[in-house]
Amino acid sequence: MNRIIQRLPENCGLDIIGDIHGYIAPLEKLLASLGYHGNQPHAEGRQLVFCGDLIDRGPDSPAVVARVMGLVAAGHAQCIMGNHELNILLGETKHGNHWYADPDDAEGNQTAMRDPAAKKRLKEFFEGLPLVLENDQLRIVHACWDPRSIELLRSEGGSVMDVYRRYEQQTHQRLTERNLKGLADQEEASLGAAYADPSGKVPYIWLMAARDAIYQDSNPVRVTASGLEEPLKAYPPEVYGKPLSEPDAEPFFAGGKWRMVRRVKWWNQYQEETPVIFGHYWRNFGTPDLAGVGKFGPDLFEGIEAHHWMGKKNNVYCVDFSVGMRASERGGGHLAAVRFPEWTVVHDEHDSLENAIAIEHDIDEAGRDAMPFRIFVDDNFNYMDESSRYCLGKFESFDAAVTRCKSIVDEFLVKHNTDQIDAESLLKLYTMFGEDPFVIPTPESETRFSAWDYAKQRCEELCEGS
Ligand SMILES: [Mn+2]
Repeated sequence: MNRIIQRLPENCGLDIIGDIHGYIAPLEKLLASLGYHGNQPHAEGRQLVFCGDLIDRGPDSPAVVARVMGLVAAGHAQCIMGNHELNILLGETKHGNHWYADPDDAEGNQTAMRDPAAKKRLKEFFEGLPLVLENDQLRIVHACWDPRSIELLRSEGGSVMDVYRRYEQQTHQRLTERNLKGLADQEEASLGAAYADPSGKVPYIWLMAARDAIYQDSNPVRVTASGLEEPLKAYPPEVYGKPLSEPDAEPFFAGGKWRMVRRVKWWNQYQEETPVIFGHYWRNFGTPDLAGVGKFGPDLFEGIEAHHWMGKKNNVYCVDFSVGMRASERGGGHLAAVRFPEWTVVHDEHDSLENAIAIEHDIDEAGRDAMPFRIFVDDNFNYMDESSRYCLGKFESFDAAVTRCKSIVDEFLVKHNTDQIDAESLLKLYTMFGEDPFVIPTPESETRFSAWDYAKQRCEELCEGS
């Protein structure tokens, strides 16, 4: 079994929560609005998915991790690894993670973790997290769905850290071949104090760009957890390099130094049909100026509305609404969840699901709903109880939706069809305990699909001659 790429459940609603960054109060508030109370199962059988970056920056990372660990252990949630969890596993002390890495030096507002047993439990939990969650309808990563990196990860049997270390080794070899790293480091040193001085200006140095882009992009763990990067300018003609995704640009200052590489808007290259939900890149609401925070450089989502989908096929969605920004003087930001298959977004300050924002993405060029047929499922056992109804998915055609409904009925009947059972008893079993899927709407030219009628017909066929 691949430990790095794991499966999402198929037949239940999902609540996919973006980067939390230690903000326990917004997390509790959001969980309550979504209908999760303590470690109780969700009343509608929904499941939680955490997109990674549970920790750092905010006031109480230990509480957030404890909450998520509890939900995962109770079987109500899955969680993937973000770059902040990866930093902890690598033993790296970074801005925002002193609560764990260097508790004596933790920022005043942060709850530190000192107990060695607690630290060990946390590390073990992080070590077991996958990098990717998927099913046939949905893909979830922390930062980037890069088809090449995902294929490399699919062929792996070890843990995320095993794979990470092996690729770091390979990357190191690549960078030291022909002394690329040595030469780039020399160039960097020659910039002197200017390299860390935002008020000055430094020239573009392609060797530094090559070093940084190769370092980031050669490791599929790194790419998936923190994104693809590319040089700011095309390589010199004599050097082989991938074509750039955007026009040449000048070095920019971010995170305390001048950058020769930029983050790739990978969603503009994503060609596949399955929607991808991710976090990591802080979504801006237009008001707070992310570039002004001095951390990330250009706003990657410029021109994209606050709650819109992105990418060529309009099927990629970033659910990180920058709650981590509350740690900066500017404040702002939200914790958010995407609800599947409803396709709505809920923020921590929405007090109920009625305030959720619809993020319809199946709109074709003429502005029509490209997936107008929905399957809803009641279960026969609770047929009086509409709250157990859920939306299974959306379909382009009525026929496709009906085919799916039939397969749900067939699955039940085949499973319960033993040699001893006759058609009448099988049908009775179905009408008591099976699922009752139906399609909305039924086009005028079609007959309404009835799961009971279909089950009756199938029971007779299945039990024929027995
Ligand atoms: Mn991140």
